[in-house]
Amino acid sequence: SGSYKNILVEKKGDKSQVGFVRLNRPKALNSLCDDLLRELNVAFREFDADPSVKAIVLTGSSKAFAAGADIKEMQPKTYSTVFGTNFINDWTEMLRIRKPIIAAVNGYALGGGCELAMMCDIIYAGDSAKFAQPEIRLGTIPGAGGTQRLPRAVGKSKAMEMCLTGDMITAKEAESAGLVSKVVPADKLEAAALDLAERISRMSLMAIYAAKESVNAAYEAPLSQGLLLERRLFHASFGTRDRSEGMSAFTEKRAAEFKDE
Ligand code: CO8
Repeated sequence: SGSYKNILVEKKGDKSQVGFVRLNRPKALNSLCDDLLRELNVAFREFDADPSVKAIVLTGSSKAFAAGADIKEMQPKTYSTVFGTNFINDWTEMLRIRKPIIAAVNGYALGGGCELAMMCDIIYAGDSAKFAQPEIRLGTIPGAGGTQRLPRAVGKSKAMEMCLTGDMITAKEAESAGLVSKVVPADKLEAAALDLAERISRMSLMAIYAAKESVNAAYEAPLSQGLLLERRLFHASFGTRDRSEGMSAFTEKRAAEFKDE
């Protein structure tokens, strides 16, 4: 697992409880070739299975989070190749990761790069980040959620405009539209994302899993089913040791000691 070619993987945080992945294909502005995606899925799965890790940060370089799918790799593909191999179906593997993934976006998040960020759970951006779905300029359309997640994040009008023109939006615009939850100076971005991951990591992993699953249901399920899932997961938390500890600690006016049980 230490022998990745397109990503750098380490553990960070005061207790090494944050899985940290950096896209590292600088020659191609971190464009997302098949190999890179394969490696990313392996790294995410290992962190998801590692009991010491509680949250994951995904970042790129100061110039590019990711400039999209690898256009040079895609250029020769035919319809029967992409349909026959169900091209980019691998991408959906990261949706099965149960630990929170924070995208820390500096520079370009374009096409598949913007879609990759939107498949994460939280997006923080550096102040010079740029987001776009430029596929239309290549004669195609987004293929990994751009036409679906972007409207849910920024509303139909802005998403439609972005998908029809390929125009970039700035970090500030992305924040006011609701695509990203925080903008910080570019050189402070990794520290801010790591701080967020550490703060999340202080919670019970049981509650972290339940919260992520429940919030995600807001995107997938009708309101009544989402509310029912939420209620049941809330009830289920009463079966955990950490819920009992959390409420005891509050009444005893002390800090809770969660054990992820
Ligand atoms: N694919 C392959 N190579 C790329 C890509 C890319 N997406 N982006 C940049 N590169 C390469 C360039 O070709 C160049 O290589 P070389 O030095 O060999 O010529 C190198 O990275 C540096 O790029 P530039 O010289 O272009 O750098 P600039 O600073 O001049 O420009 C830009 C930066 C504006 C980001 C420019 O590179 C650009 O427009 N890139 C393409 C952006 C784009 O169209 N992205 C969308 C791709 S399509 C897509 O993502 C479809 C998603 C479908 C689902 C997901 C599938 C995986």
